[in-house]
Amino acid sequence: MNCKGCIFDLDGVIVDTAKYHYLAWKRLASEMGFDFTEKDNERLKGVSRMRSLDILLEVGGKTVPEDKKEALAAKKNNWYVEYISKMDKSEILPGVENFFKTLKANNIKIALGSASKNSMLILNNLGLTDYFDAIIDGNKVSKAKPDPEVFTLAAKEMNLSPSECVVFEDAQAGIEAAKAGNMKVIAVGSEENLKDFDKIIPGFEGVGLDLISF
Ligand code: B16
Ligand code: MG
Repeated sequence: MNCKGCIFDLDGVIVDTAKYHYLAWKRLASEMGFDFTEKDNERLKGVSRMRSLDILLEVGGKTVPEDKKEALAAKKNNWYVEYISKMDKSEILPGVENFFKTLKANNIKIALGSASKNSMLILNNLGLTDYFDAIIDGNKVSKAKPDPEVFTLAAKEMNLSPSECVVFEDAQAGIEAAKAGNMKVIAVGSEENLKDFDKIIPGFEGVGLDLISF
């Protein structure tokens, strides 16, 4: 396989936004009168905002009418945006920007494939936006991972076929989405929590071009 494009998930791959999602969801939970732990937060990784709210309400044993859910999600998002507005370049995960430079130097395209609707704010704050040939995020897709839509759209916008793309993912639903889209997938994380990937790395430190040769 000749890799011509790399598609990166955002949270857990390029940056650890999960800690800010956690702070904001925990704040909402405490306002609603229940506790939300870091372990509970693991269930929200890679999951869409509205599905995350449903999981949070399930954890708290709360039932909320459908028409009240948007307001709760918006409240959490306002807090989350407040936190991520303070992010800067220092929060890029180790080795990521160097790997981007290696890819660019070798004419390999870079795309984002994220569920987040706040991806532009995050990439701009990290100073990474200019590396991307395509940015597909929660504002552009109608089907959440494990549906492959986010990754197939990213390949399309790079003018590449899925078989020419490699996906980097930290969440099992994302790994499944990449496989469903007929793409190679490199998991970022630990073998204890992830399966069905083509390769796995703990992070991007010391990573070179040989990683994407299959
Ligand atoms: P937002 P990813 C995901 O990012 C997060 O992992 C997940 O926790 C979050 O709920 C989702 O984005 C939506 O984010 O509320 O900012 O639209 O891993 O797909 O980059
Ligand atoms: Mg992720």
